[in-house]
Amino acid sequence: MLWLLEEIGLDYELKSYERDENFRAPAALGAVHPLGKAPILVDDGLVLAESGTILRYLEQKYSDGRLVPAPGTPDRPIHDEWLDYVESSAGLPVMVTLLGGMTGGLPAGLAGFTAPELTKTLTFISDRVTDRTYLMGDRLTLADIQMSYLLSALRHAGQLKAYPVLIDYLSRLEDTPGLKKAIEVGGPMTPPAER
Ligand SMILES: N[C@@H](CCC(=O)N[C@@H](CS)C(=O)NCC(=O)O)C(=O)O
Repeated sequence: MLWLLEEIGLDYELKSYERDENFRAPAALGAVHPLGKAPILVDDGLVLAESGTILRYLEQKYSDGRLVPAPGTPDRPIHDEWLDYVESSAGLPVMVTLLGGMTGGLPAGLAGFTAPELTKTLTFISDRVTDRTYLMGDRLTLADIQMSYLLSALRHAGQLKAYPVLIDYLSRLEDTPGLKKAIEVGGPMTPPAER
């Protein structure tokens, strides 16, 4: 969200909430939105707590259309599929894998289900950016912004070692002025990489 705010050049106030020792959000965040998870956007009395919805909302309200393919073009639903894919189909095996790493390992049955799903997911994304600068080609879109956190968390957990294309793609994202500024303002997406 911070990256998009920087990309659009909007004025905003950033409120940070410290995580507890288990990396959970504090109860105070639950007072802002019942889900109590980051990111949360508060704008004109509206409170949103799902990152894809926040990106779409900010883009539609404040941007000039350059961060999404034009409505009505075939690229638009393909873009939207990528945008939704990140926190839904891709998010499941990624989060289960990351949680396994944070909690002493997954039970064998769950690990057996998750490992091939993760491979399928990372191969799918890697194939997409093998011959593209960004997910939709030469232009950065909301889908790339949404993808950045997932890949950063995976790289930090050492899960991208077999995917040099994804490491390069993430580096391209990190080289954009918008993400650089967002990291300057909000800190790194994840602690320094364990590549
Ligand atoms: N699907 C949600 C996921 C939100 C989410 O899980 N946020 C994490 C950020 S790492 C969080 O706040 N975790 C702390 C907690 O759940 O207590 C989105 O995309 O916004």
